[in-house]
Order: sequence, then structure tokens, then C-alpha cells
Amino acid sequence: MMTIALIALGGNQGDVRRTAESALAQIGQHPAITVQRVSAWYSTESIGSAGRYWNAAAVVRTTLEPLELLDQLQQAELDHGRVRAGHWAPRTLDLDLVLYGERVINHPRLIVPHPLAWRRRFVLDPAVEIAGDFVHPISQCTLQQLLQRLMVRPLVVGVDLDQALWRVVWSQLPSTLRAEAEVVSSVSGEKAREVVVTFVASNHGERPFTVVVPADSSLAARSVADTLTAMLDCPIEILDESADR
Ligand code: A4P
Ligand code: MG
Repeated sequence: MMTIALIALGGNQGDVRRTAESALAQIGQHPAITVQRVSAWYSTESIGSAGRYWNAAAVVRTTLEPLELLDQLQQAELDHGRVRAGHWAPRTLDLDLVLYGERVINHPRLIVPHPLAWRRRFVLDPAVEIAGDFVHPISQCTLQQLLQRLMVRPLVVGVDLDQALWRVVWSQLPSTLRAEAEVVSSVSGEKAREVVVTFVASNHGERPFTVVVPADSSLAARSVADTLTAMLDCPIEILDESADR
């Protein structure tokens, strides 16, 4: 059966855009995959490492099963210099499967929709450019709606975290993040060291997503900062393809 899938592209090592173009050409040569649309490239604040990333999105049509498509994406990553040096390590190219039609997949090798996509501007901005009406099958929101709810300022964030720990986490966040986000609720008391943070961030009344952070306060601060940065950072669309190479 023919399925439309959405792929997120990202990288922060080497000439990411050229690498990605080559990887997409390789993927498109597979007899069961057609690359339909590719977004512009966006310069984005790096989450988890220093510097900036390049991000984009691509829509493909495929008759491959999800795991077979993942195999092709991972092969293309490997063929384009990707060394798996650790989680969130710098990379020449990361190809994530964000959506596979409206399928929900929970396999040890593959979780679809990509669980972090809904709160990452670096995924949603390029995705909305080419696939704004695609539906996220868990939230039942379109990608356009998911992006829209991250655009509200201040971004309203509901936090369910021990008060004392939250105060430490909040005090460690960069002031730029604190200026753009507003905490509307926090739960204290009995659930001491409760570590579930709920980002309400919703105009649409759909159920909130949650982010689980580590109990250790400095790790929690890092994790919340990464999450908020990915939600608040405004990707810069690079219009001139030839610029900056
Ligand atoms: N896997 C499970 N679900 C999927 C899926 N939907 N798509 C498995 C792709 N792979 C999926 O991935 C680790 C494992 O996830 C694979 O074995 C696969 O079977 P990986 O690509 O080897 O490792 P990774 O990239 O370090 O992990 P992951 O989870 O893809 O990292 P992220 O979350 O994508 O973070 N900052 C900016 N601005 N832009 C970025 O693109 N990317 C990352 C990487 C960090 N910071 C970034 C960006
Ligand atoms: Mg990946």
C-alpha cells in the first residue's frame, strides 16, 4: 500500500545541506520510495550540544513497511558519514521518521509519531512548510496546529514538580527562556521529587503532552532548558540556497 511519510533532517557537522541532498537522492533511487517535497533549510539553536544545527523536512511516498523505510534512512545516514558517537552527539546527518501515514508504532527500533516532534520548532517549522495539514495521530492536531501552540508568548507551561526542585531548576534556566515562558501551575508537597513536567502549551484543548525529567536538580535543569529551547527557538529560514556554503 502506498503511504505518505514525513522525514525530519538535521545535522551540525560538515556541509549538512549538501550531505542531505545526496542522502535524499540516494533514498529516492529506491524503487519503492519517491521523494515528493523537500522544505527550505533552517538554521536552528542546537539542543544538547554547542553551536547551531541545520534542519529541514521531506515528504516521501512509499510502499515500504515502516521498519523497511527506517532501514533505508539509517543506511543513508551511514553512507553519509554518520558515526553513532552517542545520544545527541554531533552528526553529519540525522534522518528521523516523524510520521508514517497516520500509523502509531511502538517498536523497539521505531516510535512513530516521533515522540519529540510535537515540541520541537526545528522539526515543526520545516514540516509545516510542506505538510502543515498532516495529522498527528495521537493528538489529532494538524502539524500547523502543533506549531501554532508553540508560537504563543509568553508560552504557558504547566509544571508538576516539587516546589523546591522547581525553584532550583527555574533559577538555572537562561533568562532568555524565562522571559518567554510563563509557569501557570506547580504542585508541591506530598509528591516530593515528582519528576513529571507537563507542558500545557495548548490552545486547542487537546490532552497535554508530558516531559519526564531526571530527579537530579542539575540534570532536571538541563532537561527543562533543552525542552524549552526546542519549544521557544525560532528557526531562521535560509532563503538563498547558495548563501553561507
Ligand atoms: N528510533 C526510534 N524511533 C525512531 C524514529 N521515529 N525515527 C530509534 C528514527 N529513529 C527512531 O537514533 C537512535 C535510535 O532511535 C535508532 O536506533 C532508531 O532505531 P539515532 O539516530 O541513532 O540517535 P540520535 O539521533 O542521537 O537519537 P535521536 O533520538 O534521533 O536524537 P534526536 O532526538 O533526533 O536528537 N538540535 C537541533 N537544533 N536540531 C536537531 O536536529 N537533533 C538532535 C538529535 C539533538 N539536537 C538537535 C537536533
Ligand atoms: Mg535519529
